[in-house]
Amino acid sequence: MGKKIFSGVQPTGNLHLGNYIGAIKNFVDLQNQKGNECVYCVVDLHAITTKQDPKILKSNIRETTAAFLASGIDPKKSIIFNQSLVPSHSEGSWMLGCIARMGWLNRMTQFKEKAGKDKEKASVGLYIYPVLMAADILLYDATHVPVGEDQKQHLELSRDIAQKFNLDFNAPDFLRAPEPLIQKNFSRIMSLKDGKNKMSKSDPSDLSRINLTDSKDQIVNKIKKAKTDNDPLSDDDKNLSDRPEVENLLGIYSSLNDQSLQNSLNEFSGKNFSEFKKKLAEIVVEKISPISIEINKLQKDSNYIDIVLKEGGERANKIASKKVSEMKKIVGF
Ligand code: AQP
Repeated sequence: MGKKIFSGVQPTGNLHLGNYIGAIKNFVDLQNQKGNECVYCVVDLHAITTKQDPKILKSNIRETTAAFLASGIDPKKSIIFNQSLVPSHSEGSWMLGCIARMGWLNRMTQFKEKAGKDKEKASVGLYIYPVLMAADILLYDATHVPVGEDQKQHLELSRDIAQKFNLDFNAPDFLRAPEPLIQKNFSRIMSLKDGKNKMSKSDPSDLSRINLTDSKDQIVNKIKKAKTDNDPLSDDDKNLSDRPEVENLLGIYSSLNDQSLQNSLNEFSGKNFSEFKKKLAEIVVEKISPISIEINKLQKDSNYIDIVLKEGGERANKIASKKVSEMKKIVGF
């Protein structure tokens, strides 16, 4: 039987290779597997949990949608929409927020990381972000959610919320506990400048990430400047445990070539970094440049993007509003 897939990406700009390898590439593969029903959402309600400039947000919504389309998500096969078009996400989130416990949310590491030292100044939205994410998923009865490793804890919370809702209201199986789909290998792409931090949109250094909109020259230059070390490459993967930058670059190479890390190690054993980086730049350019060209092309046709989102929003609304109506009845409204 096919899977019901839901996943989202925040329109917070600077979409990067980590988002592509950890999420979007997987979205396309799942869409193309027979029998799957996929819903891919530009999660703009999530984006405003941190401050956004309204004009830039609008253009980021279009850019993220363009990145979906350019990567191969097909609006005829999958539902593509932006979250704020479907009010049921907010309504469902409120009801689920009354089910989730403070203690559960207090354990969420992403809030701790994003709020930083000054938790008191973080928005309430950032704190309840995982509840909205639970609503996103549960409204579509998603069976599987493709996410990067960093979202695993939020997925577990969605499962807990679903189970507690069903139990509290004696509605067995009403909300379906979703399974995370996390790639076994290379699920966390790290910064090109520091292998201990994940590649991220908000890193102030543009050299830390490869953006999906980077030109060929920018890609080649960033890979040239990526941090490595002085030791040569060897075919023994145990040597990588304290070489996070090298492991990350080999992971990117392996993932884009659909091959194991060991195969990549065998390929470059005894060779120097300039040779490896040349090959790495070639494969990144081969996979990312067509996407980048297509994103730029699509962005010139914002009308088309808006139509895709509107039509996707209408389809999503049918599914989500039905589920929210059922939820309201169960709650007693
Ligand atoms: N470095 C990464 N490696 C693998 N997967 C990643 N994802 C994000 N960064 C990496 C996955 O991309 C999907 C969409 O992520 P998001 O829109 O929720 O953004 P994010 O996780 O907040 O992305 P950033 O870059 O980390 O943004 P900032 O800098 O704002 O924190 C998710 O499935 C995520 O796992």
